[in-house]
This record gives sequence, C-alpha cells and structure tokens, in this order.
Amino acid sequence: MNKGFPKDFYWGGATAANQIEGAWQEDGKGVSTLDMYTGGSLHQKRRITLELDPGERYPTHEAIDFYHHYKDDIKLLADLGIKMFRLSINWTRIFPNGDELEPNEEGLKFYDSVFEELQKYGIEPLVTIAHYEFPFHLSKTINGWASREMIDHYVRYAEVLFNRYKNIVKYWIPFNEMNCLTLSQKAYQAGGIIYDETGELINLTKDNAQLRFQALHHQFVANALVVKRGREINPDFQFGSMITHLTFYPLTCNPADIILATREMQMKVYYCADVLHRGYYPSYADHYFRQEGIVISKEAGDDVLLKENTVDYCSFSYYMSVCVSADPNQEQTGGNLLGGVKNPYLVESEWKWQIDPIGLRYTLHTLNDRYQVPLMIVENGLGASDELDENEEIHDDYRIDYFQSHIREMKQAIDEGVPLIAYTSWACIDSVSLGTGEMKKRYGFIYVDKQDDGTGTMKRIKKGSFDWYKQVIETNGENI
Ligand code: BGP
Repeated sequence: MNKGFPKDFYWGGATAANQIEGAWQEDGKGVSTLDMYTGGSLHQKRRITLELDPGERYPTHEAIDFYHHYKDDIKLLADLGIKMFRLSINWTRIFPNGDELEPNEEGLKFYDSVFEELQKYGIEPLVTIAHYEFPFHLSKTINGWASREMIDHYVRYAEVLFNRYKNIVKYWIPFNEMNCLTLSQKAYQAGGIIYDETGELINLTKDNAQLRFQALHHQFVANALVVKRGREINPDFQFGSMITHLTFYPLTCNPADIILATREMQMKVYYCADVLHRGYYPSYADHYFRQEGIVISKEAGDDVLLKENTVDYCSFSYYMSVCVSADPNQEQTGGNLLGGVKNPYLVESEWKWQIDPIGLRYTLHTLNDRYQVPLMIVENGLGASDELDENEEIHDDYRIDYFQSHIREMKQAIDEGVPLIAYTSWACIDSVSLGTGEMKKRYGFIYVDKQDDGTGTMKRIKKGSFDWYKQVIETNGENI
C-alpha cells in the first residue's frame, strides 16, 4: 500500500519580505540592497543604483504593501488552510544600517504582530533570516559579504531574533539560496557586493569569482555561528540549508555530457549544501579553486566551527531543470535561469523556465541519498501573467496543472522512501518577481491588483487555484 503524505505534513506557502512588504521607509526601516535595485523585465536586467534615480521604478518600495495588509493576508492564507508560512525578516527593519548595536524596536513589533496572527490560526512560521535583504549601508561601506566584518553584524541581528522569538519560531533558514553566490550575475543579489576587486561598480564588470567565493566563506562561517548560538538559546531550534536546485541533465549519454553535468551540479548546486551538511569543503571545490586561481582566506577556528555546527534539514527551491552539452555546436537557448540547451521533452513557462515535475522527484531522491536528513521544498511554483476576466475572476488552470504534476511526484517520492516534511509553494500571494522586478510575473493563489506602472487598488482576489490547493490540503494530498 502507498504511504502518501504524512499526517503532519507541512502544506504551506512562501514569501520574502522585500517582495511583499513595501513600506520601505516606515517605522525606522533602513534601506536594503533590494531597495536600490531597479525594476526590469524578461528582456531588461534589474540594475543597482547607488543613489535613487527618479526616472526608475523600485518595485520593493511598495510591493504589495503586506506591511499594512498582513492581517487580511494571513486570514486569507488561513482560509486556504496552510499549515506553514515561510516569510523572511527584513534585516533593515531590525538594524536599519546594519552596524548599530541596538535593534529598532518598531521593526521588531511588526514581526511580533505577524507571528501573533500566524499563531491565531495555528500556522507554523518558517523564517528566512536573510532573503537577499542586506543593509545597503554595509554594501556601500564594506562591500557586503566580501568583507568578513559582515559576520558580526549578521550574528548580532540573528541573535536578536533568536532571543525574541525563541518560543515562537522553531524552523530557521539562515540564508536564502546560498548557491546563487556561485553565479557571477548574482554577486549583488546574494552577497550585497557592489564593487569588484578594482573598485568598479559590479554592474559593469563580468566576473568577480574571488570576491564571491570569499563572500561565501563568510556566509558559511556566519551560518555555523548562528546555528551554534541558536542552539544555545533554544536546543529545539531546527536549522536548514537552502539552495536553489537547478537540476542539470546531460543532453545525451555521451560521457563528456555526463561529466559536464556532474561538474555543473557540483559547483553550482551542491557546493554550499555540501559545506553546510558535511561541515567541510568538498574536494571538487579545492580543485576548482586551484584551477581558477581562487584563494579562500580562512581564520583559525573556521574549519572546526563548520564541522561542529552543521544543519538539521535540507531545504531548496525547485523551478526547472537545465540541459548541458559538451558539443560546442549545440545551440544555447538563453532560456532558463542559466541558459543551457533546450530539452526536447519539456515545455517552458512564459518566462522560459523549463517545467519538469519528474525532475523534482529525481531531485528529492538525489538530495535524500546525499544528505540523509529531512527535506523541505520551500519554493516551487509557476510565474504567469494572469489576467482578470470580465467577472473579475482568474481561471489559472495552467497553475493547477503545474502544481498537480509536481505534487504527484512529491507523493511518489514519499512512497519511494524520501523523508519530505514540508512544501511551501512560491509565492502563495502575488508579489514582486525577484529576477525581473515585475508584478506581471505572478505566482500566487491570491491575485493582488497592483500593476507595473504603479496603478492598482491592492485588492486581493482568490484565483481558481486557491480552491484547488485548499482541497489538496484538506485531503492531505490524497486525491492528487
Ligand atoms: C527564487 C527566490 C524567490 C523568488 C523565486 C522566483 O530564486 O528565492 O525570491 O522570487 O526565485 O523567481 P522570480 O521572482 O525571479 O520569478
């Protein structure tokens, strides 16, 4: 007999502060890195600005104004029936510049109220401590995570959260999608790094691998330190790794393709999770650093700290798989997040991400085989340009199909022995897209009337997928 979902499975929804809260300067909040990031589109990249540019759009400034709508929004999510809500704390609400010694009480009060609402409905919070929202001041003054000084600032911030919420929050994610920092185009987003080695604005330069991998070392140490301090404050805390799982496939069974896919998986996907789960740098990374001339500067005690403070569970985002080929004549599609070669067996989303539900089951198996800890899918969903019909309704059957096919694979993976404990879909409510800064790329079960030109009433409307997901949760995925 098939097992199906465990009875205490965490069906949920995920968000990030910068993509929903807005109120970017209210109640003492400082400026975060993403507040200085312009809006973009599928064809135009977002841009870092050192000063606000009046001709630009800054999507995080208002976002969907969760800051003033959180009570109604959480009520809607409770109606959806979710058991877990993934949210992030905006560091700059707590420490506006990042280097203060005392936290901003007003900022903490906001999260007190959010947690209170969640508790009212029995929804378990899953808290990301840093979802790309770093204090912009620290980027300007010390170049973000390129500097080791970030560790102290971050640990001080995390400790405030641990002490304040020790009886409220159990599940913590220290960093969102840590492995994004292995990708050159993500230095700013994932590391708050503004300048390259020569002091030039990072927008203008191509690579900065030395800075990025050093920054990642600082994040590894910071991660280990907060795991250590967190467990001292409450031994029941559970900490997770969090990577974006881009599942790389070899395009063919040519052994050269297999090796290429393996190498891509190592440095772009597993690297960070390997360090966080095993507590040491993998040998393939040492080889990569030698090859690229990268030297990681470590302090005495770092290695022991990493070894002694590994994480409890493995969480990841999953949106797509990517094909790679060793054949230089294969056309690179430029689709997906990282390009790659088109997979003839898959269809792609409007934003050209290759949709691959079976790849999710494959991913669950590989992560289970590798780490042997509980797994959480903390992001998965379909970005689409939903349109309201004449009755102000959205019939997003394409989203239902997407979720249905992925949840089926999760169920099968559980039957096949994978210890999956949570699924927080991205994003349970429409929000600003991280990659493009658009509102148009919508993910939610709940539509928000906010448009890219700044218009919209902020009204919330349940989409067709809302009722569908609600019944999935009610039946614990039995009829999927
Ligand atoms: C992940 C991020 C999220 C989220 C999601 C969807 O990488 O952790 O913050 O936004 O991707 O991506 P996008 O918003 O670019 O469609």
